Amino acid sequence: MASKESDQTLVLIKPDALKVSLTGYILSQFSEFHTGLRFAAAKIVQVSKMLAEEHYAEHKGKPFYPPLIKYIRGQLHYPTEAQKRRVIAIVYSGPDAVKKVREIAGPTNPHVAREKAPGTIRALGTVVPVKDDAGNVVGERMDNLVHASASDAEAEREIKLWFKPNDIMPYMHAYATETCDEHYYFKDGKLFTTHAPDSTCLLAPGHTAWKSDLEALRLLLQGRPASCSTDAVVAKYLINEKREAV
Ligand code: 3AN
Repeated sequence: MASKESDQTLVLIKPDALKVSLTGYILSQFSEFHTGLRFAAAKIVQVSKMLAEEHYAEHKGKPFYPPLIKYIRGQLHYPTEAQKRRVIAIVYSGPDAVKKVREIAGPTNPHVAREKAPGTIRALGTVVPVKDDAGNVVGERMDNLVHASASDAEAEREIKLWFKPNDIMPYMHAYATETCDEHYYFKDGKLFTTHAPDSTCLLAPGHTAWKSDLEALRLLLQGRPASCSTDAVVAKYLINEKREAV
């Protein structure tokens, strides 16, 4: 795909980076001075189980999936300090955003990053053994400080998962939006168009939503297959909505 001004990518500054105060360093590595990219959006997020599982859906079933979910939720780096569990989610915009950010982030495995791409952010990460209940090492976890979208298609999926259109300046919208003309509520894994007690209102008439989300919601309400799951649409509306149980 030809690079263009509206290319965008998602970066997550993960709990390990926050814990060791690397945020400032990471932001300066990704700065416009170094990358030519500009901020389109940023927010501090308490990562719910639903959001973590949607973000890493492609890794479901792999041995490193359970620790990966705990890691991005901050449960491993802040086991007793739930108030510190958060990530910083950022959308960067500009030509070749995905490629430029991946280059500066470096290879997934911090050991490989130190070997093959010293100077990248992930070269400062760690690889931690994962043990079973008996204490046997069954794999490894990569605490690699930052997430960076792997392709333009993944960037679109991830940006729409972490950000609502009105989290992003309208000038910086890279994906189609649509004005909602119905109420959508969510409770216990189900969608409703009329209010149910204790449900969360996701969208109301007049709200701006990602067009693809509204298309998916309409199909999902009819029990028909859609381009994404209910959770993939709902997770972002629940961001920072309620304090989750530890
Ligand atoms: P990247 O983050 O470089 O795009 P992905 O999307 O393949 O890499 O993996 C997402 C995350 O899952 C990585 N950041 C890493 O923490 C973890 N991960 C990926 N592959 C492995 C693996 N083979 N063993 C342990 N953890 C892994």
